[in-house]
Amino acid sequence: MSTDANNSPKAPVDGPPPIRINRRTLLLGLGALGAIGGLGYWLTEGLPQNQGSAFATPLRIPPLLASEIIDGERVFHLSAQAGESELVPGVWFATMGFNGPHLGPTIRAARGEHVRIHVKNELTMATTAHWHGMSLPASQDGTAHQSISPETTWTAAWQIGQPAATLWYHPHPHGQTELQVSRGMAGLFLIDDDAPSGLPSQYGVDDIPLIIQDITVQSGGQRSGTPTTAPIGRIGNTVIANGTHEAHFVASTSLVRLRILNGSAARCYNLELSTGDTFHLVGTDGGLLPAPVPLTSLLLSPAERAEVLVTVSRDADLVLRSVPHDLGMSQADNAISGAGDTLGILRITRAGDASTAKLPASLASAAHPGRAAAVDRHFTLGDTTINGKAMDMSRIDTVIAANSTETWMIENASQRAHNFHIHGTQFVVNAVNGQSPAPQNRGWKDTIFIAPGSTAELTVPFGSFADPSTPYMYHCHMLWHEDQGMMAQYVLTDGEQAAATIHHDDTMHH
Ligand SMILES: [Cu+2]
Repeated sequence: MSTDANNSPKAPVDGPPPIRINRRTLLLGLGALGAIGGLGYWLTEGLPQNQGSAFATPLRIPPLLASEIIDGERVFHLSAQAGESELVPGVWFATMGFNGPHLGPTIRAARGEHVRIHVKNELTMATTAHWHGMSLPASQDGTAHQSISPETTWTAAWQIGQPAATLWYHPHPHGQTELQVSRGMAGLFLIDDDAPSGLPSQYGVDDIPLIIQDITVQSGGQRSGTPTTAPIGRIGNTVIANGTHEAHFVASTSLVRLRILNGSAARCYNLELSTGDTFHLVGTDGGLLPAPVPLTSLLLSPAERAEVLVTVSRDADLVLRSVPHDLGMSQADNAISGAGDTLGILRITRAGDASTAKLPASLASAAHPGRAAAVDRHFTLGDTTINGKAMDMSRIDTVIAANSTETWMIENASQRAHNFHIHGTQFVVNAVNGQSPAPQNRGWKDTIFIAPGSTAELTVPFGSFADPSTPYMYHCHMLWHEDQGMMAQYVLTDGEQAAATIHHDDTMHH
């Protein structure tokens, strides 16, 4: 089988040449390099990456998590587990997941529903379950303030109060988030609403979840340690989609909706189709856009989501891949952070009897708030700090009136690429460096990439859940930075109410 991943007219002229290499050769090659250079993350550079392969393994689809209605609530059960997974044929990894050894099932609930989720910790270390992008009380948000000790269960319950969106869940334990997420603890959380979308919506058929992560293949199949000298954190040399290496999806329709999550700890993906064809962005972190936006490339930093429609014509054979991009750092830092890599992610072909579907002309998008005249708060990003401080779980950094809307200016004053995530809400990006943001940042967002020397101005409507003693987080979602303390806390209060002593909920005390 052949793909056109290696001969697209858009391939960079200075990129690595196509290499045909079988698995045995690859591993032997890695072993030889390892023997010369020791175990170093530099091994990820200059090696064949998903090239010249068949992309023949069927894309795994995370199962939908079963639920039952009890006393008017939709009740789910999750269990954090560790195990081993064959993420690359013949190569086993120590992994973590929910309800299995790697990744987690897809949770699905409708706007207006009351959900209750029991999370059991079967790991040997503390974990949490954070509902990324969700509007909910801070006490249910699953940060380190709601730590789940081994062999205990934590329960979160809230009413879904936001529009249809592709959210996700992942652990948020103090200082251990990179380890747990990069080992596979991540799942999608899909919100449905009543608005007719006209979009492909058959889960696993034409509505496809796609969790993209990078892993490191070395001789013997072990992952490398965290590369602390890399500016943005751990960068793997191999990419997987839903835990599938060199994945293949056979479309049974002419229009496929991909719900893409960058589930990596640090690696950014500049997505394009190997054919150079246009695809259509229909949704961002927090919901749908007013209308499909044609794009030929899309940069996703860790934790960001994009819903895209890919047209799969008869006889199509294309590869969704990540191509070189500029993270705004020095050439050396960009390279060591993976920005020069070309990585195949998912091959898509079409079944002969595929049905045809049409691109919707418009979508049901939630209206944006107006832009205020003045900035309410400034945040300066350092190497691993926010406003010069490292995270202190006992310090409340920001007190905000519930139901208020604020304008935040985020400035990356460091030499490192960062992004910025605010818990408990979705925001609108008014401007990046004073200019209208890129199309991919014009919808509702909860995480925004901010290059060195850049600013992002955000309009942030805060929630109604006043609780002066339980903080939400805002932080860099490059997880090594987060674990280093690039995180701060805000509380929502009623009017003039002052922040109270922080309430720390730990299942150990129950
Ligand atoms: Cu960062």
